[in-house]
Amino acid sequence: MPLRVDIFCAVIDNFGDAGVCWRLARQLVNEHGCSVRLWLDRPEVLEALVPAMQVLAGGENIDGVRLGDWQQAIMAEPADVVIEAFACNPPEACIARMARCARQPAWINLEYLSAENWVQSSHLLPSRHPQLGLTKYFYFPGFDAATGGLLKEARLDAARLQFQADAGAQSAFWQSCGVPAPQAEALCVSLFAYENAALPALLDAWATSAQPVYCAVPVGRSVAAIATWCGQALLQPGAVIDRGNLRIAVVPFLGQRDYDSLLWACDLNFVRGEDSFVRAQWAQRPFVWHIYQQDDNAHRIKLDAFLALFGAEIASPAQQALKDFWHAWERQDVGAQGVAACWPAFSAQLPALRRRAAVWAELVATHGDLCSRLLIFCQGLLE
Ligand code: TRH
Repeated sequence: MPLRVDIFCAVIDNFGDAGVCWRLARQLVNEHGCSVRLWLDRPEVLEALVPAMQVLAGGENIDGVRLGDWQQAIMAEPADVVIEAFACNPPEACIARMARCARQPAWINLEYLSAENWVQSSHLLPSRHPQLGLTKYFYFPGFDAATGGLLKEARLDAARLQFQADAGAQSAFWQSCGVPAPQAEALCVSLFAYENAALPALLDAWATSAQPVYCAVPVGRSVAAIATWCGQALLQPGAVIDRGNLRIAVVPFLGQRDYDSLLWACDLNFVRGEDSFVRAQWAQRPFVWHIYQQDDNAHRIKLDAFLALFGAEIASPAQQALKDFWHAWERQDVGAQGVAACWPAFSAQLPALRRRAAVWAELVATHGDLCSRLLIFCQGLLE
């Protein structure tokens, strides 16, 4: 009998919560033969990421994952493994049911990703429910062997290499996005970010740069600012705007799989949040992280923790250029140390950063993928 897994996901905002849970659910089914139910409080968020998804009536099966509305979970018998994503607190009735099971489920709180040192000592810590006697384990994703790894499908590298070696697949991809393929001599950039006051300055820098820049922007939170910068009221998917040496191509918000193709097709990827940040790393191309902003600027510590790891073992000019540009983008800086001022040094280091991106991705992958490692841990709890 396949191992049964329940994943609970409450969407805080944007796409990352649902995106991570969906990715994990698919991998548990496709690569480990698990029977997975994904309980979502806002199933409509998933529709953007999963084009095959139609209106949900509960119990639908997509890619082998059973999708259910959060409220219906109350009626369901708990699975062998219960994963709550990002401390989302499953309904009390579900937890009470878990406590009544003859064999208590392996209960996991899948945490947010951070490169900070404290994560290593918190990974796999137990927490006992004060009344019910159930134990929940904190599972922290991470970049090294002392943490829980990152989500990565077994066939991801093979699919990427095949795509990157196939000019026909790439031109079909751009066609499917409804925009022309990048010019051969252009630096091809994808842009996925939160609102950023420094974006117009960056667009100015690209428009006046010596090398042509092709910027593919999926419909989302950057598009309004780009429209203003271009003097347009609205930009729809398929819009192509040329300003100086910059071509902007607005593409639809892509399904999760196609978004990987976009990352693979580009020389530089601007990403944000958590899941796109990880996917950019697997793309083995330079990237810029617009980290999710937290109270008291706690995210800056998180940003620097990652820069310290990723930036290690890069020659100092590239390391400095990386830090300066990422910091400027995070600060939304348009001043003397701002995004436009840092761009020339950063772009000059892209070849070095590309080499580092490849070495980094190989290194992180040696620690094993999150899904497999999480399953091994849960199987140990169930024995
Ligand atoms: O959307 P995000 O900002 O999501 C999150 C949430 O804000 C969450 O609350 C927060 O905790 C977390 O960030 C850190 O960024 P993220 O995580 O990169 O998720 C975006 C998802 O959307 C990811 O799965 C990739 C996917 N995506 C597509 O499928 N198609 C697209 O065209 C694009 C641009 C993204």
